[in-house]
Amino acid sequence: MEALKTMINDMFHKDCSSCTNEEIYTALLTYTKEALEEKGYHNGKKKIYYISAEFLIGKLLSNNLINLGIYDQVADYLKENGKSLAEIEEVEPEPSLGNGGLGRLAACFLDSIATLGLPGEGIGLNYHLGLFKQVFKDRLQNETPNPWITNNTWLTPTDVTYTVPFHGFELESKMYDIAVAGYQNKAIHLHLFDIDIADESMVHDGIAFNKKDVLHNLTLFLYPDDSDDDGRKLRIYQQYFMVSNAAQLILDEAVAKGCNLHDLADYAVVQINDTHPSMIIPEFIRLLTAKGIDFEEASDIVAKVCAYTNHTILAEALEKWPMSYLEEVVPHLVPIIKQLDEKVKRKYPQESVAIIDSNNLVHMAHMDIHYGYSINGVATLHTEILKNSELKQFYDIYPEKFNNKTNGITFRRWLMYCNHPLTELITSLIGDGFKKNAFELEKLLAYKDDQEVLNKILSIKTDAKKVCKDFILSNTGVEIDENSIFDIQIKRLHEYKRQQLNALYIIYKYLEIKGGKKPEKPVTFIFGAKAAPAYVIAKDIIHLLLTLQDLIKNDPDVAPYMKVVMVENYNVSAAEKLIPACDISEQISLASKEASGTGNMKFMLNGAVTLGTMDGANVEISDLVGEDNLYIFGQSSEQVIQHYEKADYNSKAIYEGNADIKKYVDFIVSDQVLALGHEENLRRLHNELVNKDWFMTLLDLEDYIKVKNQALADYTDREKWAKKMLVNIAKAGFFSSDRTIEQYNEDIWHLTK
Ligand code: BZD
Repeated sequence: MEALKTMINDMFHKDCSSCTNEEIYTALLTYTKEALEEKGYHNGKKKIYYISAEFLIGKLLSNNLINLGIYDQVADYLKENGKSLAEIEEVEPEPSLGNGGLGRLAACFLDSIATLGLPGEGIGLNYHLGLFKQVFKDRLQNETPNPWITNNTWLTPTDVTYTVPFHGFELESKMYDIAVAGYQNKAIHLHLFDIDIADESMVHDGIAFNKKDVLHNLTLFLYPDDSDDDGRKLRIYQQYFMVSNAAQLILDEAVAKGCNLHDLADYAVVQINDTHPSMIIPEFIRLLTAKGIDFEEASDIVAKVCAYTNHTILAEALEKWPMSYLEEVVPHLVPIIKQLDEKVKRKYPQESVAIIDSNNLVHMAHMDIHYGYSINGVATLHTEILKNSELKQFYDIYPEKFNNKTNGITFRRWLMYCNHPLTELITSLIGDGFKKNAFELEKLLAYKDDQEVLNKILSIKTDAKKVCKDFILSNTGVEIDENSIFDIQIKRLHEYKRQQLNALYIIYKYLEIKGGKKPEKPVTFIFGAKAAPAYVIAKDIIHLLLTLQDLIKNDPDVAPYMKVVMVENYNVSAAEKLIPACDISEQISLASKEASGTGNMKFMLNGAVTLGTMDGANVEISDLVGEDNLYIFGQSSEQVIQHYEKADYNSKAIYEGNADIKKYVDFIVSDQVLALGHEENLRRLHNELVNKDWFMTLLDLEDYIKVKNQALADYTDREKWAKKMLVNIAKAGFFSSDRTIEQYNEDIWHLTK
């Protein structure tokens, strides 16, 4: 630690013990950046370029220290000087470059690519004001900008700049880099493109701004509101800016290594993360043809370079851009897209696989599938649904392109960093081989009947709940009981994820307690979720949760037995506090709708027991841990798909035919709730559940109540519960993103280490 000591002295002319946390953070940032540079970056002839609109990377200091292998030394050195690394971490702003699972997956993948020693880079955009910062006011979600770039940032400006052409103007880019350290290995780069002239001052009244002023607003926000034409066009501007920079960079790097462009596939593989980067296909073709390669060959080259990952089966989330928008924003891509479409139509005239449909909509995923060589889903069930229903028309044509890559998470962040005590216990029992080979966690099964180990697992959980309690108190002002059961649902707010189902359980429980039936053990229902600013019903669900939170808090008959708390501005840092503390992990999406989920994996790894539907990766969790070690309820994906096909789901019939369900749903618009909440929001939500309920909440409600009650009852047998925890931890190894990335490399990328 001599070097750090000297650095602190040189920078601030005093020793560590007299520095502020801000000063120490600044020194640590420089120190760590230098250490990363010294280690160097993975390189190789062929590289993976992971292109993504989001990278939800979280705070970086501690993770970098862990991956550099100096976390303990730094923590000890600071302690000797009367400082706490945990407090210094508080100084670091969390980058706001992501939204949900797709962005967090991209971040985990960068960690694993670096850890496995694969040559690779992430490519995205540098959003100055992030997604948005969520603020609760009057029990409603408000959005404000989330400026996260300070003078002390992990971003390193580079000299790399490109010209990106749009209709009528050009934009000069500037590339910033963030180093992503591999665990006990070299680093890779995350490249974030930006413009110099972004103008944050144009934002007013929350997150409103002039959407037409692309010259100045291009890199202000991730996912700008797309509820109007200008918002949708702005997304196209952003996407094209991202992929044009990416394509130029990739070609430059390849050529510098000796590529003659015809052999581009020997130098580069591009993973298209959902459809946001899909325009890289016509952009590559544009650049290659400009260099003299004919169109046919250019499209063949690109088809050997690009691979596409699908993260959703929600039809509305598959991007389809009106041709008129593309003509307005990127007219130079239009003839290329038309030619690609004609080529497809000559061979496959059916409308269902067209790139440009009869309404002149451009289907980005269709372009990816025709002109990429691999398409993968993100969990076994998800990939099967893609093959057998959502994308069946493509599977029939290109069966060989389809493959599954079940998602994973980096254990460095989601165990070693966020849960030191559990990591230490595991290490003391089975050594530290699991840090490099997560499957070794299975060795823990030998301790399944070891009372002492089970007690330690329980006490680690209680300690994590105390830490979480402090976090929740500072985040929300609500004091929770660490001896209650922590039931946690944290994820984006979406009707298919069914936070509303959980809310209806809470209502059921509230009424039961009011009726005199007290639970054996108090329960704390914890939520964290941002709703897309224009997603009205999602915001209504947040309003219901916040209203229930206060209703219950203020009711002395009920408050001792249950509590609801919604964390404000849920993000990676919050997840790191909540996940280790969780007892029951809520994974309750409508079967067939959650592509995979990755929170489910993080919870399991930290000893929470899943309460979920047979959806996404829950199915694989269930196969791994067995039915004694998780709680499954609800309709199967086959049943749900049947309901959609037959269009026979009728929520009104369930509501009218079941007095209990009617009672819970009507409670949303009862006098007590209306006395606290807003009538418009609550009535709209009530109406949605009764008359539409597209994600079949009412269909699964009875079973959910029954199975959740069983889980809560089982919790009271502490020994039995601790065994379930241990089995979950032991079986989590499969969900390491190192395994996922090995599979991507083996089946899709074919890189040499
Ligand atoms: O991707 C998520 C899925 O919902 C999860 O099931 C899955 O685990 C993860 C990772 O594969 N998808 C997203 O997060 N998608 C988006 O956030 C998104 C945002 C804008 C437009 C379309 C999708």
